[in-house]
Amino acid sequence: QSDTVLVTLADGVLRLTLNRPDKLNSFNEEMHMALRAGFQRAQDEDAVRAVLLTGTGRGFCAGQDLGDRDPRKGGPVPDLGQTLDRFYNPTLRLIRALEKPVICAVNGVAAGAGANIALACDIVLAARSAKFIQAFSKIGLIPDAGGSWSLARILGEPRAKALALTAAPLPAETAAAWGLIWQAVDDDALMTEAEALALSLAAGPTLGLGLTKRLIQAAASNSLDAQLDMERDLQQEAGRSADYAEGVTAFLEKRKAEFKGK
Ligand code: T3D
Repeated sequence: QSDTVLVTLADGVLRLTLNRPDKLNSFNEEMHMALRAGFQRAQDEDAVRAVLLTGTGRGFCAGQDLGDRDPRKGGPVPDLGQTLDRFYNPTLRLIRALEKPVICAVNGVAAGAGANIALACDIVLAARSAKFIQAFSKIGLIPDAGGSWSLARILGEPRAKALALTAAPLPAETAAAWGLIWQAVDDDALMTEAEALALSLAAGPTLGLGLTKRLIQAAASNSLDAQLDMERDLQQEAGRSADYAEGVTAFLEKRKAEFKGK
């Protein structure tokens, strides 16, 4: 097990904490593999019913560790298409495909691929002091880790282009006002709020929450007709779950539902 990502599982919440604080939690290959293993575990284990992703120290994640890309060290020019395929994209795909809620607590600056991994999560809370930076254009690269997709979809072209072309830091409050993240919260309240949210989702009807995630993600590329059909099919599935029976029973008995996640 690598200490580049701290991993704990308690009360249904798998906490994944990026842990290279001296480098603002930027990605080296070891951290990539550790983070991917964390999300893979979330997919494989029934005991995991929500994921909480955050970082240690004053930053969330500064994207690629540029020390590992130093042209002055000589050697062949790295094939960045290949590094995206091997290291970033599998994790992005895992996060989006995981049918369990992924909460991201952005504790400080989120730059480059670090910003875009946060934006791939389902519910993003950010400390008021945090900033999102599409740092790529400062070093001659293009937005990756799904950023060109999520920025354009969520914000539309004008704001997506301005952020990507200028690399202007976007404060957490503006990100929330623009609908890019769920909420900006006071720095000292961030982890308490993110933990409470993760715990409450982990105690929820996991199967139904997973289907909800799938449905909402499909909406942008579906016609209304296709989406209505999908709602029909997934509601049929949700309606057969033990948690649905428990939810209705608990409502009628005027008590709190005890969901099992199935
Ligand atoms: O390569 C591929 O596989 C393709 C994929 C690319 C994906 C990408 O993410 S490309 C974009 C890479 N990231 C960046 O370009 C961001 C670089 N960092 C910054 O611009 C700034 O550090 C921040 C704006 C994020 C924060 O600024 P500030 O002033 O708060 O902190 P700082 O002093 O710049 O950084 C603190 C330390 O972290 C510093 O180390 P030191 O001087 O104390 O020893 C700095 O060098 C280090 N650090 C920050 N970001 C990175 C980093 N070290 C390596 N790689 C980094 N990305």
